[in-house]
Amino acid sequence: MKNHLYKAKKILDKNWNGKFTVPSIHLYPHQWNWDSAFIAIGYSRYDTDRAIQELKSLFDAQWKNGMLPHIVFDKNNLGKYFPEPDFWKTELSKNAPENHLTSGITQPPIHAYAVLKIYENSKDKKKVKEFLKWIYPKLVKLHRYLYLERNPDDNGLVYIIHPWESGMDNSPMWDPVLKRIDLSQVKLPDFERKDNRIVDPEQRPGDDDYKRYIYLVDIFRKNRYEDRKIFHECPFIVFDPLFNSVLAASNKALMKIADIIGENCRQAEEWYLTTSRSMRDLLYDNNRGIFYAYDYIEKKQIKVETSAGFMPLFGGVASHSQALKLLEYMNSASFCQIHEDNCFAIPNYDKTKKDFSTKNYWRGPVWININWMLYQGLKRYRFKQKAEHLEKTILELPVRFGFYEYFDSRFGRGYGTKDFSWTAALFIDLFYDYENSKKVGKNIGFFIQILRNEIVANPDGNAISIKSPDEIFFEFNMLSNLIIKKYVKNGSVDYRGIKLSPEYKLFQNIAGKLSIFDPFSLGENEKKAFLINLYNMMVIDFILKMKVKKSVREVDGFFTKIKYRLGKEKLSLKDIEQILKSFKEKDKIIVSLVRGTQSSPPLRFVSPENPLFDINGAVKDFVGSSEVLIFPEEKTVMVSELLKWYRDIFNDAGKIKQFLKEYVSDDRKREFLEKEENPELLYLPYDWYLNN
Ligand code: 2M8
Repeated sequence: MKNHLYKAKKILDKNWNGKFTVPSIHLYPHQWNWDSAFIAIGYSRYDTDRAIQELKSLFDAQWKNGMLPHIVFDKNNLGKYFPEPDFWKTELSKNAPENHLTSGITQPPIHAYAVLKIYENSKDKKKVKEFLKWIYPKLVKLHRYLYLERNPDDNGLVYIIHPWESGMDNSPMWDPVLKRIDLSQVKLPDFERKDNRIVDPEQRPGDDDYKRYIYLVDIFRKNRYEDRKIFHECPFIVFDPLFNSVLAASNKALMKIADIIGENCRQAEEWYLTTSRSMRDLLYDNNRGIFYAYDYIEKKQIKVETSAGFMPLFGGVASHSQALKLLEYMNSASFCQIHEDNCFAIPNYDKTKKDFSTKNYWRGPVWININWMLYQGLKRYRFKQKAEHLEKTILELPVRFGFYEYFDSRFGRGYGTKDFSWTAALFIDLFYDYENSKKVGKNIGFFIQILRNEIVANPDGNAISIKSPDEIFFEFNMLSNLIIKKYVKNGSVDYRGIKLSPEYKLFQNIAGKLSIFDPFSLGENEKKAFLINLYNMMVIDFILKMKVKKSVREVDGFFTKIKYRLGKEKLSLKDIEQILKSFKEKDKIIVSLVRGTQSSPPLRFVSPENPLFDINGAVKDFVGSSEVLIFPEEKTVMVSELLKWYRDIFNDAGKIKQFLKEYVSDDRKREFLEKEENPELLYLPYDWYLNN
């Protein structure tokens, strides 16, 4: 993948014109508003100066009333795009900037969020602080403009006046509103599209949509871009869940920026609270489990389900119960379920709808910026498994198919323009994220506690009377199952919750009785399940007893020196692993063990009745996670370093191929594993961070 990081940076270099980065040289040869914010996030990983310059150029063209235009035109590059300044005629407005040519509308205000990222990712904080001081008043001015001019009910819901302002131009969400615009009696200004000469028209918005886009711009021009007048005349006045979620996220970022430079952040906090409260109240639909856009003219929700409806996760707007419903709907056949065949991240529109299109622009394909925001949102709400899955697919798409503008939601193929800047930039961001998390995990190399002598972690439990082996077995299973059910959510273990729980107290008592229990008297299935559950529960118990904070690597001897008395023996985790390796499914078992790390599969209880079912489930989760990356086009398989440690089981690429084949859900990948004799095998670093 390093090779692709290089390619991504090259794309940004190619699209950089010395002042800013165009989204694409051919299709979009000027500066775009939210594109530049995403691009700056990419730069912030390796070139702070460029990241800063990118946003400085954009904010130099901010309007006098605070509005940040959706396009800043490159005067040296006119004539290649439509509509350009001659059509927008923004000189009609008293607010347009003097030294820049711009459009007259805006885009989702993700800039404060991007600015904070630049600061967080920078090495020279002092220098970036100067930039924060420069841009902070401009960010406030932008938000204030939105809350003053676009907030008609004073409830924090900000409206947009054009589909281009949503960034999701021809999203099906806008159909009901655009359809109401009757153009039969309207004399439209002359115009000529350029986009569909560069890109296959099948992948672009239709002419009917374009006519309406132009009709709306004409209204703005006629009203000299005066918001109050436009509000009364424009047929498109909509509360967009994406726009408002992005605004909420940026308000949060603004609070942090204010804090860093010693400004008062009360206003941003108030904005954040009112917008999120109103979104929860007015845009959410509990039956469907999604947020809808709101048609201000008809005063009703627009019941069209798109990825914008999940953006309240990004904004930190959704309540806990709303977030769970969003996850449920997002992780379904309507969008993209983990392990679903032919699923390439979250498409832009519900796949089950009649008019869903895998290739038309914002009507169904997969977009990297949207998925990147959803990934951030899933992380924010700690939906670990889904977040990981998404991270992996976002990284995979450009590697497999190229740095395209958008991707086919069924076959992954790239559409729109090639060498697209935000695809490259956000790939870079995720790549660094991914590498860093692994590196940081690795770097927990220093041991805080070095155990010289063995520790017995299950001293005799005198607190309860002697129990029969059957009772011990029953209670051990019951309590392990209960603890996992109650304190493991989406693969994350709530160690603190377990520590304080009555179940853990009871579990320790029963663990204290294991010295009178002989697991070897159990039947084959029961023994297998018991030893796996014991391993996983011992890991939890050791983490709590040794007061592990970030990683089990804080304790030298975690796997070898801490032991449980079991029957007549004292066994460490390593010893139990050794016994487990005697089962014929040893490959699956080794992968399914939960070592208290981020690289482990989500913890689950293994049922003694049918252990293989749960073991297979864990392996499937492992193969579906970012621990396994398969690139058929590059004939490469990347797997967790874990498999390298168990060379006795996973001795070569052939064995690993064989193993993965059974669990891969994507047809192309399976086919590749079946056919390819010699795939290149690379190992991914193991993430030692705690799975909490
Ligand atoms: C697309 O929008 C422009 C108009 O603004 C267009 O189609 O000509 C959208 O994907 C938008 O979100 C994006 O900012 C812009 C430039 O990448 O292209």
